[in-house]
Amino acid sequence: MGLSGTPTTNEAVLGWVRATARLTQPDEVVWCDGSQAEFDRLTAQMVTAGTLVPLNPDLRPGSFLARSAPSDVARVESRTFIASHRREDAGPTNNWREPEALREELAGVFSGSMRGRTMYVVPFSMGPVGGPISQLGIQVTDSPYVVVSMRTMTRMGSPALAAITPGTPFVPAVHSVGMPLVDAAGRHRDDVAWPCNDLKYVAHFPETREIFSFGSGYGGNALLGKKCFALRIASVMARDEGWLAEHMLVLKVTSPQQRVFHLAAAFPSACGKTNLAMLRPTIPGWRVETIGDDIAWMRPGPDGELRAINPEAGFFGVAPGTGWSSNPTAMEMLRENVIFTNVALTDDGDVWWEGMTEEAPDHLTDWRGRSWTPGSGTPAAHPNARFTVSAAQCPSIAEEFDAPEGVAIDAILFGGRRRSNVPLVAQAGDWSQGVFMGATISSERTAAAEGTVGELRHDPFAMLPFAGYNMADYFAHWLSMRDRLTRLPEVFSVNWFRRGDDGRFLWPGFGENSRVVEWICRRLEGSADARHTPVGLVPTPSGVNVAGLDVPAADLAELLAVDPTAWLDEVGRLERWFAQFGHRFPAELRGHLDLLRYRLDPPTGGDLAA
Ligand code: GTP
Ligand code: SPV
Ligand code: MN
Repeated sequence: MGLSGTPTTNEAVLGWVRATARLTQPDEVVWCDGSQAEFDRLTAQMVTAGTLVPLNPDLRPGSFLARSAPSDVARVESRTFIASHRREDAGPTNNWREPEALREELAGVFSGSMRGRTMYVVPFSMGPVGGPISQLGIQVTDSPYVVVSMRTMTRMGSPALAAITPGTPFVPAVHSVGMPLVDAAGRHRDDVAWPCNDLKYVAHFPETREIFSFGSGYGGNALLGKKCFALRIASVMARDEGWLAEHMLVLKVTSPQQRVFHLAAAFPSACGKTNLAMLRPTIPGWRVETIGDDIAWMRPGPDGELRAINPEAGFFGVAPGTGWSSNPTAMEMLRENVIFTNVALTDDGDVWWEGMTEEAPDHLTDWRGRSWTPGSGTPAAHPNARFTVSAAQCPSIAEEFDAPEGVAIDAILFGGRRRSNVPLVAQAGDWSQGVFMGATISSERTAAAEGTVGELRHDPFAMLPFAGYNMADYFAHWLSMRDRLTRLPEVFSVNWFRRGDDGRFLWPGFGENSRVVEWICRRLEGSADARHTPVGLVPTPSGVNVAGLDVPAADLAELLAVDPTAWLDEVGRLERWFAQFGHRFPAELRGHLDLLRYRLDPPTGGDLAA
């Protein structure tokens, strides 16, 4: 295939694009420039093809609805592979594949996989183009839906390609939906609205920094700048180069005294990052601005502080549960220029999902395109339905969002969805205990990945599906960061999801989480009271500002309680889970586990318990 008139002369890029086209055999190759004209052309083409439904321009200007195949609605962790040369380097929590064997398998499935389709070449930068924390990539894809999504989610187009000069490293990422329109015998088939393949691969070669994704068009499986590059590949770069690539939101908090704090927070998928990133404080005088809602790249800066950027340019957020009461900022952000996927369609051409309004409309078209009424007994929107929208459209976006050098992180929060045990907030005594807090996160499963919703699973640092190398080495890398920084962030654990015996949430959450943010910032200033517990420093009952809040004192006490019996069970669970890492598990974290058990169950009678 000739590539005349290509917008680059970089042989490394051209050679790779040529080789990929030779393998996948598309009808044509199109180089994407990221322009509005390109976006308009592709969306018009997808409307004709039935992939996108244009929404009512009066109600939702510039917006579209996509309905995926019902088999392609979330990340596929069981088909996500880490192909490092040694199995131990992928570790027991990743699906390891021998690189050469996987390469051969991939060559088989990608062979002719784009026949009858267009191969788009999508250059992109994670972080501002040319920034000191940023990285470059190129994704080739046969999905126009992926192209327009990458334009929103990354700095995509000509400036990124221009930055990839000869010798400049870039991460090559090959993506195919895996449904060629012409078979090997030359027979044509009709396209479908959401092409995909039941056979899926989300494959990473961490040592050569390469990504291959086959068979899915959805989210993190297909927008390869996100989980594949910015977390799995970047976590390996970060280990090698002394920085951190994390599943974290980043926000800027301004206190009533005009003091500014930057917080980063890791929660597992669909556990409240977007909500916290767009927090609208309910307490007077506090202001929260958004820097990122899903991924943080953090590097020691020249001043020895931990400097963070959000490498993404947009938000791929969970729609269900997003409403005027839970996240008004997001609702304003979603007024126009949005691609919605797997939400419901209203009869007047707008969108709806569970939790958007208190009452469902009388009639909808559900995410599968079927007629729906409140009596249907199934959700109208898929629980992992998402919106794709530019960060620039977020009313709470901070001016530092685009700052190439990032912001200095003052505190790191770890959280999960826990109906019991984990208190509303606790502060680690030091970095070491903070790393232990990150390593010991468990969370109830959500619809963001395949699996049983509600089931408790260990999800250290909210990175279980995203660490591109051995999780035990990852823990050790986190411990080692204290030697690279002159000012270490304080570390906290939070849990908005604790429930009473009757099953209701004890904490109102959402905007009221600003009260926990306040306590954290006051701790950073040294002005809030705390008491020691086995799991860290917890607010005294009067420590959390509950003025104007309707939380009974008994509930607050329960939110802050640490139950030794339940926690001893937790320690046992952790110990069994950590055992899989063998000798690679850092001794320092084992020490924290022993210390926690000792504090929960001190030997009686002896003065050791004092
Ligand atoms: P990913 O994009 O998958 O990484 O997820 P995320 O962590 O950004 O999740 P998001 O903020 O979109 O949260 C999704 C779900 O969490 C929704 O169902 C929300 O209603 C719920 N949620 C968020 N914050 C709170 C809270 O403070 N309390 C309660 N009870 N639910 C919350
Ligand atoms: C997550 O699952 O953590 C997401 C959505 O942010 S996806 O991009 O599909 O991974
Ligand atoms: Mn995420």
